[in-house]
Amino acid sequence: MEIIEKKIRKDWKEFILINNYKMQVNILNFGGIITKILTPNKYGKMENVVLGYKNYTDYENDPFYFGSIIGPVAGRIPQAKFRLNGKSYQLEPNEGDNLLHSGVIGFHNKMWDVKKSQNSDRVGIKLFYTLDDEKFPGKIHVEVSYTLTNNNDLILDYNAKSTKDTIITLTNHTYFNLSGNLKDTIHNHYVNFESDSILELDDTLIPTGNKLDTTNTTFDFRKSRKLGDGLSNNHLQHKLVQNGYDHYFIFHKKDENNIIVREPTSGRKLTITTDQPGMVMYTANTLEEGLELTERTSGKYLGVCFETQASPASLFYKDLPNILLKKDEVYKQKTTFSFEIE
Ligand code: FUC
Repeated sequence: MEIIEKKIRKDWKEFILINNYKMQVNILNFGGIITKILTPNKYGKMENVVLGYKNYTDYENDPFYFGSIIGPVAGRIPQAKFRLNGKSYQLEPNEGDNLLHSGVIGFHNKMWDVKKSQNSDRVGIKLFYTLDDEKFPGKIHVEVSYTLTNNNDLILDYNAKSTKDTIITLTNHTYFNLSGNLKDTIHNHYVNFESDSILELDDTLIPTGNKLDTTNTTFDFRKSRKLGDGLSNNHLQHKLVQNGYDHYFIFHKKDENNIIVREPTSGRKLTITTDQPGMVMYTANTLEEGLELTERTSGKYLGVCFETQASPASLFYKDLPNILLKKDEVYKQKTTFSFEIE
């Protein structure tokens, strides 16, 4: 087990976690961005399974949020406005009139403090950041730890506390591509998880408040389904997001859920285990063409994000996974990414 610390530019550092089987995870102190994950394919060849930029400067103000920590509120808030305890909060919109991934106060663009940790069977870093912005309720202290084990698990643990009642739902925005070194798009990734409903979106990608039953649609992943099925399907909800998935899926269980992702050619299997009540699955429908990535140039459907989180739509509609955090209470979320071959 090993941690390598590399100076990138100015105060940017990259922390490289390596386990005894040469699985490797690279993380920046800027945005907590995962820039690379090396895992073996079925022949034992180590390859990168995430999207990363060739040039580190491209991570600054990245409209695609590659690999970063998203918060304090992941997802979209209509009109960048919400009410809490009878008070109105107006944030700075960054997508038309709406707010995506918290905009300028977002954690994806912040320098985080870092502490390293290591013992015989795991290696990791913990990132620290305190949000203190008059436009947002409370001073919020956040800690995110990244741990790599000798079982090829990458564990993301989030913790937060606020000095006032506030809203929070954190996630990570890594784009996975299990083909290895971006050999292929994600059409041939098979995905399986327990959910029978999504939040319906309007044409600005804001939830309408309706839950759609996914039975007999390309949004039903209770049986393993190829992502390609939904990328070229005529369902209005696929069309609205520029053909693909960009929806919040509500999980069956409240405590622990698994998302299983398989890519048969490489033999890679990724199991994501989370304590979150749902996730946004985003298939890079709007990813720009021609950006210089680590192994090739970017294109539509080159990666898939599994953004495990609660839903900001709960601010406006009842009975949705809520994002309220009471003063001095502890926010926790844990999502593990386990890599295997088969
Ligand atoms: C996701 C999506 C958005 C957006 C962004 C880059 O989280 O929900 O639609 O395009 O990523």
